[in-house]
Amino acid sequence: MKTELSKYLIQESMNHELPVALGRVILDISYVADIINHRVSHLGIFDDDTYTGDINTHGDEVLALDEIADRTFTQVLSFNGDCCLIGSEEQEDMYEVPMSEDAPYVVMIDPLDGSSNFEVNGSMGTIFSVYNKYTGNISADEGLFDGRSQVAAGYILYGPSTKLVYSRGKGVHEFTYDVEENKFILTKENILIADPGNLYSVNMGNYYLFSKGVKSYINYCNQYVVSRNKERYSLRYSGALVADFHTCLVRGGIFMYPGTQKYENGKLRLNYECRPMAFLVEQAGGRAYAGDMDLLDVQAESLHQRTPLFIGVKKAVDEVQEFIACLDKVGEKIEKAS
Ligand code: P6P
Repeated sequence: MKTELSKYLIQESMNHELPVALGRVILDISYVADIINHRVSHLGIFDDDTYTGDINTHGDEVLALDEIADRTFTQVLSFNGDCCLIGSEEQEDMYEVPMSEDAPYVVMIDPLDGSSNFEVNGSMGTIFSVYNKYTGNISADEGLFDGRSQVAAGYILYGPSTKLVYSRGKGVHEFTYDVEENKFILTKENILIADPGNLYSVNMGNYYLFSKGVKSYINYCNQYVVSRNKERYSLRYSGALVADFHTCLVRGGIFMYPGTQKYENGKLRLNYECRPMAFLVEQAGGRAYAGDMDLLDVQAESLHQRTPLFIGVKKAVDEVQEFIACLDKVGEKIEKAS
């Protein structure tokens, strides 16, 4: 018997484990995912695969589909009156949902992460995190919350099949989009990260810009034989966090986006890329580290704040922490590439 997402969430609400309004927020996100999935699968047919000529707040070229995704999430999440604020990668400031200032939920979202992968027909995704305005709120209007006060997080991976992977703090669950039924169907429950796995995922083009500790850990991955199955580590990197994190969740190992000369605090964003993934990986038995503390303990200071990210199997993340602790003095600048 196929369990579709809406029935799954209703059941959880009936068990009084999931607040009804939070269930509606997750469903709203899935409705937009359906729309984006359709457009992603028609890139080149629709004219979504053109750059608008705009530059977003981070200096990136804006794809038409980026704009469509951002606008659609904002419209749909504003409809039911469950969200009071939305923080989007595509918007400079938090969006105040009209006539919903007392609504409980705040959604942080990267509407279309890795969208430049459209050029090579690669995977891309949506990443989201949900907070309750009345808990862990440092300054909701600025998008500042305690990382450990997330009430739900997840991603949609637009790939050969489209998957919605989410947690509300009670395990990680996967739903796969059934094109015939136009519904997300439960396909995996209580996912645990594969351990130990034999993959590492990092942009090796930045290798010489990494710290001594990170470079040494990567060298270790290249030489170390994975004891359990006597395999060497393999490198997998797609340039889309959602795809690379999903690979790590399913096959184990570690994903890294360390600080570099260009991005001293790393490139990835704390609120709508790293924290959601850290929430999920801890629920799946793994670990997320920011280079000097657990990722979920990083203090939010601005909506678009960047952070280094080391995430995956706990043993692997513990190892890279050791390499950094032994070889990089805390606070030492990233050594300039010689
Ligand atoms: P680089 C996509 O632009 C993104 O934000 C993440 O999805 C991805 O992990 C990272 O940037 C890739 O960055 O510098 O390796 O191209």
